[in-house]
Amino acid sequence: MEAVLETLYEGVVDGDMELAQEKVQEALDAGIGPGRILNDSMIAAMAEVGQLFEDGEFFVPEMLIAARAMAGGMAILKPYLSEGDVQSPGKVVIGTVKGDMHDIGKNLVAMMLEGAAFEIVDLGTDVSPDKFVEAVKDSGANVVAMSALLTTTMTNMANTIEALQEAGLRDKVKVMVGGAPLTLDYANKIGADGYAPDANQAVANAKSMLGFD
Ligand code: B12
Repeated sequence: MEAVLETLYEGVVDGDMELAQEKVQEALDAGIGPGRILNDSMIAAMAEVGQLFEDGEFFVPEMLIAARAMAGGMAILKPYLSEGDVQSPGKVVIGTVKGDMHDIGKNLVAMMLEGAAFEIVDLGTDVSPDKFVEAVKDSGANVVAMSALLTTTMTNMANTIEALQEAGLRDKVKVMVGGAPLTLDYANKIGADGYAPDANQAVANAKSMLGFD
């Protein structure tokens, strides 16, 4: 891996936002593709942070500052993730489910969808089933995208699908789910229309669910 991507990786793990932002720009200036910068360096760094937490070497504050450095780097990268002038394939209501504060993956998915010309209604984190329902009603979105990073909160995806059903909206929207603990099996089990393991595939899925291939 290029030295700049290695330093960026360390910057994210150490929670050094300034260094992370500087290195993202340096990598872009060196002609390294935004997808490689994200996947090979920044997302890999967050996986390492998770491992360090699991091993008892990192605690919540370290995870938080790493997340801040990651978000800072993502802000620099965002304009480079756009596909340019294309017709909007649809409107997506996106959020992290109730009880869950993790938003890096959700933000990445939102960014990539926005880059692919989707209109985005971002509800943030800790989003209750009712809030999802309300946002679909208000915005007329045709996709609901839910993120969960905790095994204890992913059950709220099923609750949200149920709430959409009860509100008579289930056949008006496609539901896409994702997040580290999710699997295709689980997505099928709760009656979601799509699952993707990463932000790139989330875009491909959203397009194909709406008939744009
Ligand atoms: C950063 C982090 C935090 C930060 C979050 C900051 C923020 N603003 O997001 C903070 C410090 C707040 C945090 C808190 C906690 N965390 Co935490 N956290 C992480 C960590 C290290 C990284 C997550 C991350 O950002 N990854 C990088 C992104 C890019 O990846 P991603 O989220 O998976 O998203 C990708 C895909 O999943 C997918 N995707 C994501 N969403 C969606 C949505 C759709 C629709 C689609 C299609 C795809 C998709 O695309 C994304 C891009 O490729 C993970 C470790 C890990 N391995 O995941 C632990 C981890 C998720 N946390 C964990 C825990 C236990 C906690 C706490 C309970 C700790 C505590 N004791 O307080 C709290 C819970 C707080 C809460 N109520 O939410 C555990 C979860 C264990 C479990 N199985 O449930 C993990 C796995 C760490 C571990 N190894 O033990 N955490």
